[in-house]
Amino acid sequence: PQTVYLKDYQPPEFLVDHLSLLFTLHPSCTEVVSTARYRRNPLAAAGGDLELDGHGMELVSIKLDGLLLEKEDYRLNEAALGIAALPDEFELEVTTRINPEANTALEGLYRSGGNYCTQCEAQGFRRITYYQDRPDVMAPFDVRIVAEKQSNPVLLSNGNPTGSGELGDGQHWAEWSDPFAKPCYLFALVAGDLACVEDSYNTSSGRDVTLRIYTEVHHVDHCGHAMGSLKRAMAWDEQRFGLEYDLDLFMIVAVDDFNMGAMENKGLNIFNSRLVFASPETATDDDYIAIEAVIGHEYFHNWTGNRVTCRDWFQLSLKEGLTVFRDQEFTADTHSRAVKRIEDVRLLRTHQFAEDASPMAHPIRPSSYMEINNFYTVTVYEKGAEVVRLYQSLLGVDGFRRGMDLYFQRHDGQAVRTEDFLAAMADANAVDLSGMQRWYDQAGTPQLSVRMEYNEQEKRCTLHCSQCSPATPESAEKKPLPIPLTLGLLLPDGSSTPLQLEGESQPQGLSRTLLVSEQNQLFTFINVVEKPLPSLLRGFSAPVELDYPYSRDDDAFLMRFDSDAFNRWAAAQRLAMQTLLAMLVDNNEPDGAVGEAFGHLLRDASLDAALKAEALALPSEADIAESVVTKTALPADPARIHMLREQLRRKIAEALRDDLEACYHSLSQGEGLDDAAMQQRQLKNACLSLMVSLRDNAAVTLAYRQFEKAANMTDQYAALALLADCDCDERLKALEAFEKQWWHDANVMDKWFSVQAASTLPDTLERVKALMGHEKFDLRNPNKVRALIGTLAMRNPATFHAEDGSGYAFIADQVLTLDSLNPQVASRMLRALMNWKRIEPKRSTLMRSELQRIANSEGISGDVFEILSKSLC
Ligand code: BAL
Ligand code: ZN
Repeated sequence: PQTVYLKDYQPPEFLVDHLSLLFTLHPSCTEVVSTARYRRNPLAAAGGDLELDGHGMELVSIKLDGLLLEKEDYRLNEAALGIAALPDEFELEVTTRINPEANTALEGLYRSGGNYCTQCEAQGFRRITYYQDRPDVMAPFDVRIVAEKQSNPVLLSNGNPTGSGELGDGQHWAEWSDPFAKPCYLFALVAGDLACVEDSYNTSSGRDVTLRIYTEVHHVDHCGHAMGSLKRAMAWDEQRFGLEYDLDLFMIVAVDDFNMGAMENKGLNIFNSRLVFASPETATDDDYIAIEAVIGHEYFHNWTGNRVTCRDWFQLSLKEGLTVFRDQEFTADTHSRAVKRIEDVRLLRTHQFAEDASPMAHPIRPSSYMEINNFYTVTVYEKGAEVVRLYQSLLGVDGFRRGMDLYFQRHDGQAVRTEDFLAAMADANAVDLSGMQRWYDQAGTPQLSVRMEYNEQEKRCTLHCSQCSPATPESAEKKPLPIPLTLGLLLPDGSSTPLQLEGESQPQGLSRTLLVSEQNQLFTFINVVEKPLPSLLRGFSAPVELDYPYSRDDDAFLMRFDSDAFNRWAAAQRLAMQTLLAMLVDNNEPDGAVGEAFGHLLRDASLDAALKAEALALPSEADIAESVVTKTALPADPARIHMLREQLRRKIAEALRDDLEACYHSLSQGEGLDDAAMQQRQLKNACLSLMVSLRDNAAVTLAYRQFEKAANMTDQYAALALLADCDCDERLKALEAFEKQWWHDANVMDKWFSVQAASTLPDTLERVKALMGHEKFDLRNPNKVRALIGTLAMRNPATFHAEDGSGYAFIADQVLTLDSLNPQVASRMLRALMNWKRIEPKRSTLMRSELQRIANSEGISGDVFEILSKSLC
């Protein structure tokens, strides 16, 4: 595959004023007639050819202004169709044939559960017809769908329905018109036998919008939460950003076979069914929250992505980082802000920091790629959202809103760049934000070091801040970044001191945000009556690794007294991390201080249940591995990390045994779906998890009892996951009962696959191999692959990193098999092997040789090739 560079961007040769699509659907031979009105782009060099992208289709015919072209009139190869010597304006009709049934890559038009659906982002449209498959070519689309009526009573596309009717031979048709010019990646078509749940929403300006969720008929009763989430999202976007929906109809379709979570096609979102269906019996509380967040995310794309889209795929974070930020804020405004922040930061630290330290490290706006599908990453999404959050931290909520308003005012209907977003934020607030550009251009997790100096006589406290960013593949030299540093200063009695910087006439609150924008910078606070302890990077005010010489006592103090809930959690994580690093490097036994600090937290009546649960969950093994490498300069030994983390969990569990038990039993067994009930379940299950870590019979029996009695999936699943990890009789009993109970529900069965793949028991790999032959497993279904193979690769370091290399060999085998079916999914699985250089030498060699084995295989996809070539260099 070729590398594509941002610097080579050229405007499209032709613009499209209108596109008509006629689909005559057939499972193995669908005909597509696309008729486009082209016009030369005044911004392009004069006289260029029309170059259309196309992949894996049969070209039936091409007509130029009604005249059939002969083979010598155009150039055709595997990836493109070129036509030269064209007039300035013309109509081109292209007829292609495609085979949806044979499409296992799930890009373009394919079959899922006997229905037709599409996925065009990023480059799936080129598998439907020949077109300039790039986001800066925007056109209004009219679509006509013809299909056999009995098996496809429902025919859907973007926009508004404009007609439908019967044809002879059992065929029928429907027409759709989308008045908003859009890039082809937002095109969607769905056809099949689907039931529909309908509701409506009255927008703030008084328009009625019909809302529909389409699904297989037996799932219609499970769409209530998704519908409620959609209405909440619509209301939130009006209230927070003044953004209203713009069509008369908004549709969501749930499908079982989907590479992503969901897709924001204009007016016709297509969702992975696991992110639509929910009932308390089948979905966990986490599922409920995730469904609401993703429904919100896709809906919010209607403005940030669809109305204003990306000029090219390097700008992906323009829509994804911004839309993730918007969905994060939606969840934070709807539920607990602190808990949402903690969960997002945990995700960032576990996955994005690791990506930033990997051979695939890239800035949120990459400057090159081979396969764009490989750049739908935690960096582009989650770090991208953090960068958007920086604007809000720097400009305030109102200033950020002013920037958003100007962004839409300037760019509605356009395909733009991240620079345009930055300019709107700066211009709307009349500030210079040019330094922000570096956050788009530089990869790697910046380190922010802070040292404090206190002058007792003068009552002055000085913070010395310095920043540096590690070398990453795109560049070794890094410039300083604007880093908002939110902080407070805690006095020895736990109170917060008013924050008055030198030169200020009065204090400016008890918590405030400083801007660190130089390599080295000093901030001096005056009138600080006693030596304080700084509470730094409150709310994780920037995506950096903080370095401050906190002692374990300091962390225990912050865990008790910090007024910032997020930083109480951060202190707990740091205390656990410090303890673990001491165990790893110096072979220290964990002392009682950790248990004591966690005990205070657990008993603190002023703290939310969910915050306690978050604190009790230690840093992930990936996060610990990252800290080992960056803080000790040693390679990570995944087996030792796993063993010592478990040891620390048991130490805490032993110290808090009575508290945990009391807390577990005190929490209501309520079944509600309100935040309080969810938070109580979260804490209850965190307590149970620690209790079971001791592997005593009473705890295991308690888990089994919870499994048997549970009336909701949260409790049932939490208990099942714990039992699946225990070498006990209850394990098989629970697994068998769960399998029998949920045999009929594909999404719940994924949980069953996943808990077994996550088990750290020694027979897990053999079990996973056996489960691949299970009647409900299907290598063509991405959810199944992620549940079984993905869990083993990404969420079970103990098994994946088995000393004999068996985990690596298994994943490599799966990558090779999957690559011929679905390269996107194969390339995701392959990433598990990517960080071999940071692992201890014996395993590192084994990982590398599996990468090499894949590289030596014939016919690997571009997706897999890119990861391999970056990993092996
Ligand atoms: N645009 C791809 C799916 C999503 O991020 O919404
Ligand atoms: Zn998105």
